[in-house]
Amino acid sequence: MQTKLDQLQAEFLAQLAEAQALLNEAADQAGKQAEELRIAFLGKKGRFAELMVGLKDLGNEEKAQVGKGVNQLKELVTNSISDLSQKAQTAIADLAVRSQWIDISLNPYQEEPGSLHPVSLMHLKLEEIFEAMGFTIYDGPQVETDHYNFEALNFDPHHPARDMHDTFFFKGGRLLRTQTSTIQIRAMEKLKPPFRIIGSGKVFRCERVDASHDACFHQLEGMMVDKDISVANLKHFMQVMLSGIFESEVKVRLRPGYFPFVEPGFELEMACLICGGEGCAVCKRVGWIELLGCGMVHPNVLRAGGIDPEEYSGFAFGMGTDRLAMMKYGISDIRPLHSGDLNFSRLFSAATHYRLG
Ligand code: FA5
Repeated sequence: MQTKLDQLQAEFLAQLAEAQALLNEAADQAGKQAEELRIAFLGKKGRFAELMVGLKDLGNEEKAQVGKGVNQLKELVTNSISDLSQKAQTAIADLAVRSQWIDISLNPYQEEPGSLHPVSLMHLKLEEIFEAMGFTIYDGPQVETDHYNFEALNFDPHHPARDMHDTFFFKGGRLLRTQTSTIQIRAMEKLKPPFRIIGSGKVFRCERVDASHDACFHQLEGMMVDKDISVANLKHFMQVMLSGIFESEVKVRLRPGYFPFVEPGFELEMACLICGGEGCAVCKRVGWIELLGCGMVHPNVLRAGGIDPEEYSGFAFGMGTDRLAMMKYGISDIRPLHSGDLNFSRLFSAATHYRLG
């Protein structure tokens, strides 16, 4: 019986050593083996239970002696298994802490570098070009009066050209400006000639929206007043502006155009870069896209601005900067430009990175 006890002890110690060896590398496995050892040795049908069966056949004296040995071994087994199981649990917890370490000093918000909208990029570039040519930047409000949007720009109260601007009116007569030409008038109120100004921003028209028309879009206005200004000066500044934007030769044409505040008036069109002049939805299949209206400032407008048209002359232009951005960046529809869709804007973040300052 003693021999059996010794064998059992040796067997247990060997299996215990195997399980302990797993503690460092595979603590969960060590934990499992601790439980298996408990069932195999201490369980109802385990090795100790087997041993107890043989014990009952022994004489009293031997029973007492062997029983003592059994109890001692059982205590050793119980304590060793419990120790192994505890160490396995601690090792599992340590591993979890190490692998799931959270660095609370890190910024939880993923930082995504911002980028400028293609139309903002276009405005910045245009401002850079015109400032280099001596133009200063002027501003004006989006909510305007009839005076600045129409009357001072030579639109009589019943002038048919008012219908060309489908205007959003507020109760009380104010309106959302339909053109940045309002800025010309505001500049003339403050400046004495000679001067060169540009001004840009949102304009609003109750338009039928399509690939090249939106109800809210952007314009950049320019005006130059000095002695002896002619159409030749206008053409020169338009050419410098376009080659600054496109950094290559672009095909443009001037067509007569009617605006009550200029005489003569023109529309400047460029060969559509979306289709290469073949015709598409953006250029309405004609191969040319209208970029801006321009002309020589009407004497009535100069006069209303306190400038003597006998002494001074000037040119003005108003450009659709969404369309210009579309041509520059190959955008075939104006609508996504104003949709607020970040995926669309992200397309430009790398390609059009523009450093400020
Ligand atoms: C004007 O708004 C005049 N104020 C321009 C001007 C200024 C003429 C100074 C003479 C002197 P027009 O309505 O054509 O003109 O608009 C100018 C440009 O804005 C167009 O050439 C076009 O590029 C752009 N544009 C016009 N309507 C829309 C629209 N609905 N959506 C997007 N762009 C538009």
